[in-house]
Amino acid sequence: MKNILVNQIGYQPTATKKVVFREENPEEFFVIKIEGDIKSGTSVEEKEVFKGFTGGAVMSPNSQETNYIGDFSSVTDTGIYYIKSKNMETSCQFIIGEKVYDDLFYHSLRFFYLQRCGSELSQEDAGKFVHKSCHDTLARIYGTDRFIQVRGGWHDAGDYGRYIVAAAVTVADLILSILFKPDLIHLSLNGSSNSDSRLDLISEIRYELDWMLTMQNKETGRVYHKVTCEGFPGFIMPENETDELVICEESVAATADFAACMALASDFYKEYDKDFSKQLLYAAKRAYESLDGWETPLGFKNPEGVVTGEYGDANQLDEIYWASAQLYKATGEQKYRLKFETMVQNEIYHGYGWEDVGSFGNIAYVNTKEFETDEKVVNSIQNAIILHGERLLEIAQRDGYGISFEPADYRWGSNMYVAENGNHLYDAFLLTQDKKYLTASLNHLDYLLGKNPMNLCYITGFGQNAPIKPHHRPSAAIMEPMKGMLVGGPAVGDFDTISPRLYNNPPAKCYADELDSYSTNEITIYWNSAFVYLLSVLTK
Ligand code: G3I
Ligand code: 9MR
Ligand code: ZN
Repeated sequence: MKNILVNQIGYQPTATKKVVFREENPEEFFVIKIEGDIKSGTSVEEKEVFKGFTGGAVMSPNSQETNYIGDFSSVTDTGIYYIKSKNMETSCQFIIGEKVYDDLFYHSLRFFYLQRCGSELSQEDAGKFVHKSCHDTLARIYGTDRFIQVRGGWHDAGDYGRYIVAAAVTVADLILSILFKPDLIHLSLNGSSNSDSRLDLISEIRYELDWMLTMQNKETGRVYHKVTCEGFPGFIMPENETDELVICEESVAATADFAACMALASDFYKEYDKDFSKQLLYAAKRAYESLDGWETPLGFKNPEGVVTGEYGDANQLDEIYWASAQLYKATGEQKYRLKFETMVQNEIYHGYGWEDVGSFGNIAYVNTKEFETDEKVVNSIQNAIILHGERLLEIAQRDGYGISFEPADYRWGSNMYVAENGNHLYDAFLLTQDKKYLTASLNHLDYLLGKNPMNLCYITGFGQNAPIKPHHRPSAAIMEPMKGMLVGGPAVGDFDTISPRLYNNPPAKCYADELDSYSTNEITIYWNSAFVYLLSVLTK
């Protein structure tokens, strides 16, 4: 068993570089550089380039391990490395280099193209994930005899549903990623180098937005919660799921998230397509207006007969908070500002996930430059962001792997919360320029990429040890994991047939690389986008 844990993809030259040891304290450790032609094995030479010493013991409640931490940040030369110490199995190999994450960006974003619903993916563009068009029949509005066309968008996850709350945060993450790292728009997601057939992230996000627009009730402005079949299919390709499509009723969470996302996208697409931008803003305003006087204390619940993802959320105030801030930023209209500023007096929300979206609202307001903002409100939001970062930092300092998790944080989709907390820490760094937040944020990236108690790079197809049986129907159908997907990660609870074998493990080890472990080994669009967002801010 490996007891020397590292980021299995690697580190950028100037990044802080940490290694974690467990079981025993090696006291000293060595960074080994591998030179020569490693693939053919000829003239390979290994050189010890650094000798380091571990710090004191850290008792980690998440993994129930005693950890010893080493720092090798001073190793900055481009190359391939591993770490060793006396009596211990060597670490996985990793790279140090400026471009170490290029391939990772490419595959974790190409994933969105491969998740497309409602259009044919050719072999030339999609390789092994070629498939015919899917889910393109009319969809029934639940409980009625009315059918509408809601074709397009991305399949949510390992299943083939399409859900508005999930879509809205995914789009937001991706747009924010581009704002941090504009180079992302030059990637060709279908692999084509021909400028006419090349598919970039700007058109890919638009593919989702076009679908979202179809989910707005044209009479009322409210937004349908989701479109799926009544249940989940077996492990088949998407075009083989041919049951009737059902659209579930409009929800407050979906409508507010939609308004927020459309307002953000309207700002973003102004530069690329003015008419589209206007169309998005119109949709956003209508959705927002339709929220007036609409209260649903329990949030969305699956209606009888429908058992697909619920994305129920009893607290929809943070969604309204985000929509108000984002619409103020897009329009400068006082009613949105008033609503947001009033809400801030009661509570400053945080969250970059499907359920808690407050942080999107915070950064929208704080970054409003086109219209007036209240300095006191800006200050109190900024202070709250720093305080939140401080709280996460404190927790992170108690974990051997340096992540801001307590045992109870190992929920379904824990890896998304790791990425999200990395972003909260980064937000605190942006406001304070204090490196301690940046280092802590980087630990969250390292954790996802292998420096964790499972010694797993949680992105399929990357690192020396990655999930090979993700709960993802196309991957299962062709019997090969699609590359570039972040799996959910350890989750404590009784969720599926694999759970009972896991839930007595330490929380950070409640994970199984098994097809049926959907609570730990599924993938989703909003987990990938959360990861891309973290990677973007850390490498901008
Ligand atoms: O509601 C409680 C809340 O009160 C409590 O504070 C919190 C603390 O653990 O738990 C909350 O419930 C959790 C809920 O998410 C909301 O956070 C559940 O335990 C947890 O099981 C639930 O997990 C969600 C899961 O669906 C089951 O509903 C995941 O976040 C969500 O990502 C996942 O989404 C599924 C879709 O439904 C279908 N498509 C695939 C996708 C990924 O698995
Ligand atoms: O595949 C489904 C996955 O996308 C969901 O997250 C999960 C929980 O809603 O459910 C999965 O489907 C399972 C279903 O709930 C129970 N029967 C087995 C299905 C997995 O093959
Ligand atoms: Zn489909």
